[in-house]
This record gives sequence, structure tokens and C-alpha cells, in this order.
Amino acid sequence: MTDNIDATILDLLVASQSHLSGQVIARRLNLSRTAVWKRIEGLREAGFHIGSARNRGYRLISLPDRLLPVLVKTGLKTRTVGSEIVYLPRTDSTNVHAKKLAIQGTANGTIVLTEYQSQGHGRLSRTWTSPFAENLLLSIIFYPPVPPSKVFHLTLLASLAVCRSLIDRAHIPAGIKWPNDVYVNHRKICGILTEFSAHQDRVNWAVVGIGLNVNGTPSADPDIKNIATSIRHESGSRHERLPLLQAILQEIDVLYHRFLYGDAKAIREEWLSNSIVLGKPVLITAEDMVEEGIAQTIDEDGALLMRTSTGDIRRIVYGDLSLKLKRET
Ligand code: BT5
Repeated sequence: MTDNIDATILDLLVASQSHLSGQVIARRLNLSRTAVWKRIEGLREAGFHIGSARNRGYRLISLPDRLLPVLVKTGLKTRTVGSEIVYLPRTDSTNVHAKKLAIQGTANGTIVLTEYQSQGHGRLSRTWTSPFAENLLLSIIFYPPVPPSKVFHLTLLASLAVCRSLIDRAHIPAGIKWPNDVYVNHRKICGILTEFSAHQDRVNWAVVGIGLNVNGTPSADPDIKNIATSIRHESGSRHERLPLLQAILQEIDVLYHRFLYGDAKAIREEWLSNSIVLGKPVLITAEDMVEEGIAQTIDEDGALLMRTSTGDIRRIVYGDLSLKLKRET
């Protein structure tokens, strides 16, 4: 695991175009040369490729393809999101871990990042599967000063942030499927799971979990091969996870502040213009109902308004339900 000393060593190595002597690093950090050497060994174990030459010192050759906090923080321009970054190479579920941190009162905007989840989950105890270090798996903790009816905006803004980033950075035609998915070419590329705790009319904390398929190959996973896609599958080549993650965090940061202090209406409008369900025939299933109709819009609180065959407008509140575009059924 890297910390501030590692981060400073990495900064020095990145800034230095050639070798940097252990003595110079030691002096800058007020460490012994042996301590520097131990740090370099630790960074090598974490996957940093650092060369060394006698009498010349160390040189950074390549960075690891791991979402280490020091890398995520470098160049990250956010006010709230990523205020703290908790990196767990493996965990059960980032949402589970994040909920524990939220209860302990971790900083607003803290993110929990992992390379692998043994019990990643969606809604209704469904499973979220993702191979080691191929995709993005994270949860963001917020303490939004809003009533529970507004929490769905967090799912809206996260899906919008992912959608924008996929279009702008990966150049793939992403669209949002109400209530919590991002789709590309009729397949799911991202799922979002927002969980929260509220007391009376006030949200205590909310955790926004995001699973985005970047370099995974869903076609190799029998459970999702017919319904899922990834950036790699769509574009035909691997995609760097780190800049994409930073772009998503930055988008979420901007949208979160806009949601709280500015213009939730504009977010909803942009969300609507990226929706792939509006105007389409849809089938809603929940424990106690099956409804068909044409998706009309979402209202201020994120509920879907659907016109049924009798012409009535039904208001479908986000919850434990599933929405299928009729062509998928
Ligand atoms: C979701 O649930 O789509 C929300 C998924 C949220 C996952 C993130 S990962 C980080 C954080 N930590 C967690 O433990 N969870 C969050 P839902 O709408 O219920 O959809 C779940 C369904 O998506 C499954 O039943 C599968 O059919 C499908 N699925 C599973 N893994 C997938 C994948 N990698 N790509 C696309 N679809 C997948």
C-alpha cells in the first residue's frame, strides 16, 4: 500500500527525466538511504517498474495497471469526490465496506476502490461479477443534506457521469437505462447501486456503488455473456482505466455540487436527453406487479412516468423492480 512518502518518491521520480540518486531522495524526505531503498522495494512489489543503476540511482520505467490512490489522486481535479481514497486490492463488496465507513463518519466524498469483489452485488441480492483488475469497481460516500426522496438524484448523476465519460473518453455510444444502468448497443456496460440510511426527513449517508466494464470480456462469462458488454468489447482494444476513472470522478464531483447548490433540473434534463427508454415500449416487473406501457419521462424525484394501453399515466417509483425494453423480452 502506498502512502504520502511513497507518493513523494513517485512525484520525484516522475519529475526527474533520468535517474535520481537515492541520496537526493533521502535528503528531500529526510530519510536514510536504506529507508529509501526499502520504499523503492515496496513500490516495486506494488507493481511499479523502477530501474536502478549503480552510482546513478533510480528511474521510473512504468506504472502498474492498478488503481492505487497515489495514481488516482495525481491530477485529480475535484472538490469533494476522492477526498479520501481507500484502496483494497480485494474485498467482498465496496458498497459493504463503504457503508461501514459511512457509519463511522468518514470524510464526505471518500471513495472505496477495489480490483476484485468476492461478493459484489446489485439490487435484490443479484450478483455483480467482474474479473481481477480489468474493470472499475468503486463506491462513493456522501452525506447529502437532502430528504430521502431526493437520493435517487445520486443514481441519476452517477449514471450521467459514466455516460458522458464513455462518450467523451471512450467514444462509444452509451445511453442511460432507467433506473440504474448504462447501456451500449442494447447491452449493459455499467450498473449503479445507491444505498442509504435516513432518519425521518434527512439522509444520514448515501453510498453510490459503480461497476463499469472496461477491459473485461463478458462474452467469457456464461452468466452475463448475452446481456453485458465492455469498452474493450465495443472498441476492440484495451482502454486505460485510470484516466477514465478520474474523468468519472470529476464529472460526479461537478454534478454533485450542481445537484446540491445549483441546478438539479439541468441534470435531469441532460439525463433525459441521454435516456434510451423514453418513448419506448417497456415492461416493468416487481414482486407484486407486471406493467406494460410507453416510457414518457421521469419526474423531479426520478420516478418513471409510463403511459399504459388504456392511456393512463402510471408513476413507477424506483425500487426493487426491473425494466425491460420490449425488444429485449
Ligand atoms: C446493478 O444491479 O446493476 C448494480 C450493480 C452495482 C455494482 C457495483 S460494483 C461496486 C459496488 N459494490 C457492489 O457490491 N456493488 C456495486 P442490478 O440492476 O440488480 O443488476 C444486476 C444484474 O446485472 C445481475 O443480475 C446480472 O444479470 C447483471 N450483471 C452482473 N455483473 C455484470 C457485469 N459485470 N456487467 C453487466 N451486467 C452484469
